[in-house]
Amino acid sequence: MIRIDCRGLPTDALAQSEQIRAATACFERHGYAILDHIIPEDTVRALHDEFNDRYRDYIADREPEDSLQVGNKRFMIPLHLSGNLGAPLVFANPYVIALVREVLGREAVLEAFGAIISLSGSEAQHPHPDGPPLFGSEISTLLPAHALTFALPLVEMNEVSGTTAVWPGSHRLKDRPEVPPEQPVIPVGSCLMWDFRLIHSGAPNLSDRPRPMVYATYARRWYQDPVNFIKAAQQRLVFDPAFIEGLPEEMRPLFSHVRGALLPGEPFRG
Ligand SMILES: O=C(O)CCC(=O)C(=O)O
Repeated sequence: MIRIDCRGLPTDALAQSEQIRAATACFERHGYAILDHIIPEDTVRALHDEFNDRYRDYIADREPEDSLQVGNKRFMIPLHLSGNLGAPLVFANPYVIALVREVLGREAVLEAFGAIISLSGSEAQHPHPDGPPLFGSEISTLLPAHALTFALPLVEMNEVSGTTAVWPGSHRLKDRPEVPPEQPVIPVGSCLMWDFRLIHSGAPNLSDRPRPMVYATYARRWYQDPVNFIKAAQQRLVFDPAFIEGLPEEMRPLFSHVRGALLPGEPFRG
């Protein structure tokens, strides 16, 4: 299993770095990439505390109106783009964005942002891709990626807390291969990213505490996740009115699909 260590990697000229090139090659070939040390461990532990505090009402075996049950004792919930959990270090992490832009192009957008909570005792999730084939056709397996999922676990994902099992190369296949999946351990501070077409499955949580992961969907500007937002109260991105104008200019393209994201007359510069 290929892992890319981002510790100490300067954030300028990342696209040209050996690490992001290796991550891109791995992502395109196997349909996923693991980036280690994208955020300091202590910072992620503090994010976990913030999550437990701000989202405590969501940590229960029930589906709130604005959330979606995605498996047994497993829920997808919205996260507000504020505080440290909703800060650029998380939704626009430089290492992640470098890979996103290599895979999806410079105009890639942040399509959705939230968390997936797998409660203690959750069962294995059904293996699935994150969206249906483009054009409902096998041609989808031949095309470049159109969207990807970023997963930042707030506790280590392992054989006890349950990881996200992946079937490498399945983004290029019509059906799930009859082989066991890879079950990567993702330590605190590391992330797993997968192609929307890749077959994957949340593993059971055998620990005695919830296993929350922050997720983000990045996509080509024309794509919208057609399956995970089926309830009227669900929102893909949740932010205050002043959020977009407060963004540093280089992050604006991530929101160019949101009405009003570019200031009047401001050219799009991906
Ligand atoms: O819980 C996980 O590890 C993965 C969840 C997931 O892939 C999904 O809900 O689409």
